[in-house]
Formats: sequence, C-alpha cells, structure tokens
Amino acid sequence: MTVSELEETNLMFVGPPAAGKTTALLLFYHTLIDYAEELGVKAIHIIPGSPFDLHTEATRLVRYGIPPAPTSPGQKDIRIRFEVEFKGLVFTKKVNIVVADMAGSITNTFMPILPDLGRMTPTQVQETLKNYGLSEEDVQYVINRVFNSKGFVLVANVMDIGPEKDPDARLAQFLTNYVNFKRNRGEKEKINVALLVTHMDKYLFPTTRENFIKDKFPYTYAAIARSGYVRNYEVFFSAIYNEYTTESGERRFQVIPKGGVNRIQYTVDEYKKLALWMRESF
Ligand SMILES: Nc1nc2c(ncn2[C@@H]2O[C@H](COP(=O)(O)OP(=O)(O)O)[C@@H](O)[C@H]2O)c(=O)[nH]1
Ligand SMILES: [Mg+2]
Repeated sequence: MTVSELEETNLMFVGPPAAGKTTALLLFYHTLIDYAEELGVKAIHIIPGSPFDLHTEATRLVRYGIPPAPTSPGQKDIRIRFEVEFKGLVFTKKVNIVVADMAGSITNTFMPILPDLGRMTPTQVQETLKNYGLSEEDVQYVINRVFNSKGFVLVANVMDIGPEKDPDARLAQFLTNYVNFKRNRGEKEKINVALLVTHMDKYLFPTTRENFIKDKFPYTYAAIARSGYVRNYEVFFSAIYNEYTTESGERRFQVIPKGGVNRIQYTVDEYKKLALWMRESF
C-alpha cells in the first residue's frame, strides 16, 4: 500500500496571529521525531513546495533554542504541512494526517465568509476566494484541505485572554462558521477539535484542563458542545521554559542536556498526548 492509497485525514492548526501556531507545529513535529516509536509513528512526509523549511526550523527551535521568525501579517503560510502515518491499533488500520499551519490573516478573511461559501457552487467559491487575493493554487489548496478538514487544533495564547484580543470569541466564531458551512453543504460528518493553549510558561495559576476551557473559553466550549458536529474535544497546554535575551537583544530559549540529548525545555508530554489524541481520534 502506498501513502496515496491511505485514507487522508486533514487536520489544521488555526488561530489568531501570534497565537503560537508555527511554534506549536515545530514542537509537535520534533516530538514526533524524538518519540516516534513510543507514539507509533510509522513515517513522516514533509510535503514539498512549502516556503518554509520545517526540518531546519524545528531543529533551530528545539535543539538550538532559536524561535522561528514571526510570520508577517500579509504572508500566507497555509502550505506549511506534513503528513504523519501512525501505526493503527489494529495493525491493518493506518491513519494519515496532514497538519497545516494557516496564517492568521487568511483565517480572518475566511471566518466571516465561511457560511456563505457553503451555499456557493465550486466556481463561485473559487471566484470569491480569488477576490480575496488568494492565488489559484492557494484556492485549490484551501478547497481540498481546509474545507475537507476532519478536525482543528485551535491555537490560543493564554496571555491574549481578555476583552481586547478575545481569542475565545474569535475561535468560537471560527468554529460556528465552519459548522454552518458544513451544514449549508449538507455534510454530516463530525469533526474532532483540540484547544491548544500556548505561552503557559507565563501563566502562573494552578488549573485543570476541564476547568480551563469552561472558565477561560466559555464561547468556544459552548460552540463545541452545541454544534452537534464535534465528536470529541481535548485541551492541551504548551509552554517553553527558560526564555532569555542575548546581549545583542535576540530572544532565545535555553537548551538543556538531558539523557544525552540537548533540547529546549517545553511541555513535551502535552505534545505526546496531542499525538496520541490524533492517532486515536481520527
Ligand atoms: N514563552 C513562549 N513563547 C512562545 C510560545 N509559543 C510561541 N511563542 C512565541 O510567540 C511568538 C509568536 O509565535 P508564532 O509561532 O510565530 O505564532 P503564529 O503567528 O501563530 O504562527 C513568537 O515570538 C514565539 O517565539 C510559548 O509557549 N512560550
Ligand atoms: Mg506563523
């Protein structure tokens, strides 16, 4: 069986600009590499054509403590993606997951028009997206990957919680619009949703997963519970510890030798759980 014959499951990382999507993707990717056996990872394929070298950027971050350059607001990084082949629990079952990072600015463009797109013909969808400044290729990509997404990792920066940036309201709106889009297309297949809360190294209060989503993301929680389209959801926390600034003013994360390998200190167990959640839920 070749990869193309496997069932393809699209999973997207979505969130406002600077939520920590790219960073989370790199941490997740490196965790899959470091713990491949334990996590049942059979193969990882980086899809060529990305404007961003996933392998290099993950190495720089996780092994050298150098964060990725911020995605500029106009840049479309929707094609940063890779596929993970997990060994199935039953050995014949294989799941192939595509993880894609989506530029916040593009997400912002889609969010409000999603339900309308659900009522349009493919040609109208294409026209509408092109009018929003997406290239032909990106339009195809969005239609194939995003609209057929079987789940989302909703990414939010814990430090953005509050009335100003209100990631809860934005993610809830995204989810509601996506569900309406599916409903308007007459689709019934349910999706799985993860809420990945980043910058937890800066959040100094004790909390639990369940309380956290109900307390800090009540709109998102309600959107998940009410939608009738979410099969399963889970909360994950992401943190990177020991951040410092070099003499020349550059931000870095301290690299610490542990068990013979040099890695930054991050919530590796959370990323392992995320991988297992993907393996089991899709
Ligand atoms: N301290 C800390 N910084 C983070 C964390 N996640 C992301 N960052 C930083 O937050 C900024 C935005 O992250 P980025 O991944 O580029 O966000 P994106 O726009 O959603 O892709 C960058 O400067 C990252 O280095 C985290 O968990 N802890
Ligand atoms: Mg980014």
